[in-house]
Amino acid sequence: MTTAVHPRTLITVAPTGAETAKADFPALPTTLEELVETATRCEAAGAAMIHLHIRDDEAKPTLELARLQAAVEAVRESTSLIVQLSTGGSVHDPLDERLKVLDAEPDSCSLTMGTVNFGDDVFSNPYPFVCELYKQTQERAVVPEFELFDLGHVAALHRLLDSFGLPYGERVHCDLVMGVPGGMPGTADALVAAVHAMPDAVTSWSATGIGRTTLAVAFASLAKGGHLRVGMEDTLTFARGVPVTHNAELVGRAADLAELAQRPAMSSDEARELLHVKRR
Ligand code: KMH
Ligand code: ZN
Repeated sequence: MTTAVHPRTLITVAPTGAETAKADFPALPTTLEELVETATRCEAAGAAMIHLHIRDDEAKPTLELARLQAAVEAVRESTSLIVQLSTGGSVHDPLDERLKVLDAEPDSCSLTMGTVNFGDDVFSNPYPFVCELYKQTQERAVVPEFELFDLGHVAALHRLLDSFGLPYGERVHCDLVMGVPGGMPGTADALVAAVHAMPDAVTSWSATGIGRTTLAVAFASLAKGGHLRVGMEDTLTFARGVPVTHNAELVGRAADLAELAQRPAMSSDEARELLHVKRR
């Protein structure tokens, strides 16, 4: 990974995820209205991209196409954020349904580079599935964000790019997802190891630390020239004993850190230039 440090910081917000129950955390945005309100406030706070998981009327995770399409459309109408749909879904989602997420025509999609233990569950990403999803992103002009939960996922990214070439847009953007119980720890040491192992073709990368690793990972990412992902998918407490009440709090803090690092938050136009997403 040889890229020069970008003068600005891409902040991605992951507002919902598939793991937290609305009943346990009522501040989690799960309805379309809540997602749009969240997207709007997070954009104002400094986010340039949103990583979306969708919920059904009972606030349970779903990959229903109509809901995915409605969310993509609604966020596009009310913000200029880059819309990234999760193809990871929940640990219970079948692989074929996860492939169909691309039918909703997002700007970007997550693409996890391998299977990983996920708490007491398994987040399954067999290599043939990774290849199939990658080929479909190339055919459908969707920019993938390679999700790296472990060092082995970095090795798999070398293999994928060697076999199938560059993504649509010819930029290679990764996200280190750190501190998942079963994946790499959310530490500066692990981040540095993963960044050093990345293919030379990587043009940008962000990092997120789950739970209480969020700050250590954010500081390490900025120190190494990386970008930031934050949000209630990954972090539900703002500080010890202080629950997050809105995703914009986490985005605002990330923007403050980026400002302190003298790499202020980039706009969504700058992020489009960085990631080469298709104009839709
Ligand atoms: N919900 C996790 C099992 C992604 O969005 O692509 C997977 C996940 C990764 O959140
Ligand atoms: Zn996700």
